[in-house]
Amino acid sequence: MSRIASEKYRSKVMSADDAARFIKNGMNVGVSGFTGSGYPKAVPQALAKQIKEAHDKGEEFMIGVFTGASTSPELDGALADVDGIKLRMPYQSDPDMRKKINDGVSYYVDAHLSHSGPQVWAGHYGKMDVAVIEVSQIKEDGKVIPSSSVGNNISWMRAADKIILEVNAWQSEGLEGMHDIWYGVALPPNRQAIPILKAGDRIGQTWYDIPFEKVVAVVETDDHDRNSPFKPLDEDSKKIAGYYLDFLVNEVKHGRLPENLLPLQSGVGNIANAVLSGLLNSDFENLTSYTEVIQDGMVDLIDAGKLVAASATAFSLSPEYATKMNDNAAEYAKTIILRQQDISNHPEPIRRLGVLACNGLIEADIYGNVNSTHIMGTKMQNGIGGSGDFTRNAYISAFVTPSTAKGGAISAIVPMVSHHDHTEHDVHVIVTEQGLADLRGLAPRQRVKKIIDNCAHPDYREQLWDYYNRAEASVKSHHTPHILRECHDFHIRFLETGTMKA
Ligand code: 0RQ
Repeated sequence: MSRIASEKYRSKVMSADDAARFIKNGMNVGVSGFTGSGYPKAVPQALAKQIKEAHDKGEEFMIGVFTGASTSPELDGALADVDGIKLRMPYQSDPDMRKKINDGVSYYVDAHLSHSGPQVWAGHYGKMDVAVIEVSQIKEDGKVIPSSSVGNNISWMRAADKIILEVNAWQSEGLEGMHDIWYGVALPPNRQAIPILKAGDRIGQTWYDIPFEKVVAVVETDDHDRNSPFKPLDEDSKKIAGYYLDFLVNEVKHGRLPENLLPLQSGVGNIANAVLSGLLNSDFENLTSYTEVIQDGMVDLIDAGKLVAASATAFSLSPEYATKMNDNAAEYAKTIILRQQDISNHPEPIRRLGVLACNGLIEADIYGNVNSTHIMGTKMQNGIGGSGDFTRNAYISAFVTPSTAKGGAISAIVPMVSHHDHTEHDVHVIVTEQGLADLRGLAPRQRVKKIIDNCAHPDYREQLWDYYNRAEASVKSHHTPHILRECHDFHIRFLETGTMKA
């Protein structure tokens, strides 16, 4: 049965090829999609074909692509592969997209996720021409039910001249009721307080109000989200999760956190998932989350009755868990709330609720500055995503990482990070498989000992101490001692010899 009950929307149904023709060279296109969920499945691939045909004829055809966060090979991959993306924002993790950014084919603006929608809406990137948005159904009265992510969809539909909807029958009808769409978001000076006082508060409606006059095409699809399986938990991930959980237990013991903790935010990746698994086997009850994505580990916590409210903007599930979600979405909607990303990641509720943030990093330095985005200071990995939104505003912000990368050839702890995403002011706790450094209340020189002795791999501790001791001895300022001429020797050595080891 068709998911489009509304007659007027049915009158706009066409093929993906015809819908893609509304998109022309030089346009800005706002697309749904967040960590591989809720992205349009058909129009981007049809567009990629049209871009290739144009290029084969020697015509120019490149567009700006704006999403919620990362998408999939069918979107980022397909458009990047044909050199169709002139500018990309705000987060990506597709290998082909990453290559085009690092090869200089595509520009990339690495914006905070909470800023990305309002910035486009305010016109910082020029005009938004077309929004291509996946939804799960259109009701008879014209209410449009979102799909497995909300992301920036409201901002894109608000800003765009034209809207193309993809109605995906693979998405569960049970998603209806899970979303919380709040049309109170505005640009200054008309911003209002966001009335979320608890992670589980609902403040809006469960459907999109779409200006029908902007809708130029509706495309029917029936295709699954890109759901990548998590790697099995390795020993290091388990150790890192264990140290972080011990830290939380200790905070409760000393009365610095309530018994059911504070709302949890959990970044992308396997270590974050290991932390969630650890919580499953812990004594914590009545947990809540105020985060970006719902991962497998959160679903397990809900099933176990330990997570009683989970606020996010999207799913990031393995295929097995996506099937489970699709089969039981109506039941999960009692616990899960999917909001737009300018609310899920908004500094105001994050600060008010006292979120406990936990994110991955590429490298941290001996003073607690963090690089989350750039390999060796110049090569883009994924982007800052929501890590800045949460880290800056969290009650306690933790970073988790293995102490080395590339089989031990790279130390994740370095004298000075090669790119700054999160400054020492925002980083409270660093955890590796070696241990945990609690940096709260410590001045820069006091942090050094914790970070090197607790977090750095033993193979690199001596080198790091050698650098620090010489910096301390040679400079006039003893607040943050550095030898600027040498602070990137670790990186230079790796680039020249393939290992940071001296
Ligand atoms: O490269 O795949 O070529 O081997 O970096 O490393 O270990 O797979 O890391 O998946 O945990 O991601 C920071 C990228 C960590 C992630 C980051 C190389 C390593 C590998 C990836 P290869 P891993 P993870 C909210 C939170 C920003 C967004 C965010 C991230 C590749 O956590 O994108 O937090 N964070 N969002 O070999 C050189 C080092 C390295 C290194 C790792 N020190 N030097 N290379 N690598 N460390 C959610 C959202 O915003 C959606």
